[in-house]
Amino acid sequence: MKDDILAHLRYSLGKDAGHAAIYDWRMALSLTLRDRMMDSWFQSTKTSYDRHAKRVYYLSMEFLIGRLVEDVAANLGLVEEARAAVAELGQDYDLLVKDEPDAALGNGGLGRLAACFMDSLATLGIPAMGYGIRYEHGLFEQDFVEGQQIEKPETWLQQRHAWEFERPEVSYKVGFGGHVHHHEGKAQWHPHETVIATAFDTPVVGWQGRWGNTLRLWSARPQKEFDLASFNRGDYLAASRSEALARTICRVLYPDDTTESGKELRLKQEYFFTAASIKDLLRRFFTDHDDIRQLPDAAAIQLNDTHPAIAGPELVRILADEHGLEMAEAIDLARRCLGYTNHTLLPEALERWPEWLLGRVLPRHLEIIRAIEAGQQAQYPGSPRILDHGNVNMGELAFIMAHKVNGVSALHTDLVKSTVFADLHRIHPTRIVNQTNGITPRRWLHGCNPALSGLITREIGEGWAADLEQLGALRTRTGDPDFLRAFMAAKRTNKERLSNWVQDHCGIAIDPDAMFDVQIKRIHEYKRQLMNILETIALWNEMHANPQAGWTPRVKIFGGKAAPGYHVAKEIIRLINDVAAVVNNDPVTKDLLKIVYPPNYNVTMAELLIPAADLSEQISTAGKEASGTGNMKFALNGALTIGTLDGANVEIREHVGAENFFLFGLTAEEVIERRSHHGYARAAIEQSPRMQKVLAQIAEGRFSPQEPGRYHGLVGNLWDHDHFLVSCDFDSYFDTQRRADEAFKHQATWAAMALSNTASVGWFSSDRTIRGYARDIWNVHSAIDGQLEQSA
Ligand code: GFP
Repeated sequence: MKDDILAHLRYSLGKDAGHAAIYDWRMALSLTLRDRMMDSWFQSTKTSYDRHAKRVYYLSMEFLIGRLVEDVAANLGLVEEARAAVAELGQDYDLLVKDEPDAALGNGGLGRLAACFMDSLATLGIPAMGYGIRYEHGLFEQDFVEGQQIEKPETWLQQRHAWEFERPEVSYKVGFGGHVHHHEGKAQWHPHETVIATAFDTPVVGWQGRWGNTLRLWSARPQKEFDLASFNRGDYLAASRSEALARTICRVLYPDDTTESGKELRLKQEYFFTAASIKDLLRRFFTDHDDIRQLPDAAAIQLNDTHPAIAGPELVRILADEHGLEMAEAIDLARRCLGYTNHTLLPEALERWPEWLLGRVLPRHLEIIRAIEAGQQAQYPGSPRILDHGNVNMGELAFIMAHKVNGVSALHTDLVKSTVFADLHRIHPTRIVNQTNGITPRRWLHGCNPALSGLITREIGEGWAADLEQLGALRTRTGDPDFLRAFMAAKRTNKERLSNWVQDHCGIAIDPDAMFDVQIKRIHEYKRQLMNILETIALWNEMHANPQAGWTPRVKIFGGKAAPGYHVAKEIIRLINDVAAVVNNDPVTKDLLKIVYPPNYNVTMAELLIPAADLSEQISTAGKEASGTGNMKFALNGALTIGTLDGANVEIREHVGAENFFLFGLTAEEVIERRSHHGYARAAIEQSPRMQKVLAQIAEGRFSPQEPGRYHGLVGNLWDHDHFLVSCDFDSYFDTQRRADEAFKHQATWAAMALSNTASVGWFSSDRTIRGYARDIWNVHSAIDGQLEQSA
């Protein structure tokens, strides 16, 4: 390996060892590891072709992959060898690992799920391809200035990306706008603008390198480089028009939950990568088939949320307009290929395009959507509308065009059936299925927590990394004091690692003996970071008033970004930072409470925080968090959850046992009931002196003395509206936190509870989730013998 690294340094980077910078060494190491993926990758592709295997095509606007060096090295079993080779070359392996940009082509759970799925698909040997966009700028970089979030462009592609291969020959035209020509019952779309989608492939090799799939990300380039005639006339703007369109399409990842802005561009992004992906999978299909009617036997196309929902009409367009199928048959055939995953019930997050806009950008698709709608209404009169009040409802479109629709946790799936898609569910009672989310144990235990995974491997062998339910064997160790001590020693190692990092990066000294209480996720009202900071203030008040009362010292850790257009979320960030500035400087509570909010939360930061957490905050308003996946990562790494009965918390609690989970708050049903009472928030606050005091302090400017009115809006909203019921759950949250305090004082019992979590969440492996999709939705098989037989 040492020789290979040197060879790459010389021949791929053009440097000799004496002049190489860290970047060069990291690239040389990455390319060396990439070389070692090739045999498995080629062999897997060849096997898929030889066997005419059915493939999964996972279409996702987001792949939140993070760094890859260690991931690849671990999957190939090469970490020790790589570390040694790098050391022999006089370099620090950990520094090289840290030099890699964190590829943030996603916002949060949805994108990270797609990345975990890619790992599991490869580990299980399921022939699959992930399709997405090669954004030039991933999710913005977050900074805090005077406590406020500011956004800076992210620049992962300013350097060469070590893992990808450009495929200039894999290029397709994607059109926009123009008109549709109808002649003798045939339709032909003549787009007005065209860009070229070019593929960039990243190999994804699963555990122990037995199988390799591809993540194919599309980049846009202009059809004509530039218009030389216009250029020569001096009209430089016109000369580069097509170039500008192409560049904007894959320029930035859109943040979630932004409203109006850039709608047209987002629609174009969605169509761009969906159309290219479908062209690509059809080209592959026709290499060994000649009858398009066999497509459902060869391709399972999964829509990760509605973002690629235009795949339905696009596939119908190709089948009808290009292959001459009757419209009804085209619709039916497309449906047999498509599955749709719903990730949210929040109405504002369900995509809707103005009909005029969709018609302008994709005129033929609008006609096809009308045909789909007409077919549905003819067969099921009164069915919910795709086209409604001048909008195109992408959720309804995705549902109607998919043969299976899935929710991402048991509770969420029930709510999908009873709320957003209740009417469609009545019409199609077998279409909705549940596939509870999962996480890859390779990254989220083996990779990020060497201390704990080493201990587990010494205890039960290393089979758990590919069969996470083997962790169940650890349940018998919850009564073994020696093992519990070792378990807590691993936690302590991780807490020390984090404490050092916090000291270096935030300048805050935290005590590894304190309880590390962590909430990391997108900042959103429904996720209720606000409730967490209010509880922190209440705790601080009481600690400050009575510092000798035997408190459990706490470090409250926050991480997460707010969508740039989401004003309230940004106010919550500012409030957390303002409160931190006051609390962290209080000499009375200095050994009892600290608040840490490092900016720019990302996958890499999660890998540091999760192994060090004692308490995992999963406190969303019941019925709002579709699943959560952070909740699974924390439990796997031996943190206890404080949480509501929401999303996958419900199933986590069932697995780990109610006695090992701090439950509080209203249930989803109670939330609905409570909302029907006028003035529920005011009533709840009036019954809680503790909360009243906290709100009064904020409103009086206790945490913003330079601008006392800064949070009037935020506080007023809690009294008068409080759509997410912070007021109603506050007291029960506070009390449950004190139960957690008490439990933490008894470290031996705490250790047993924490171990019960680790030992009991093997079911939440994304391998299990993917087995479920393979069986219930895709009807695909593993190309590695025996991989799908395990329980799904
Ligand atoms: C969304 C949902 C989560 C869910 C993920 C993956 O993620 O509840 O776990 O998708 O299905 F909200 P976030 O973007 O909110 O993290």
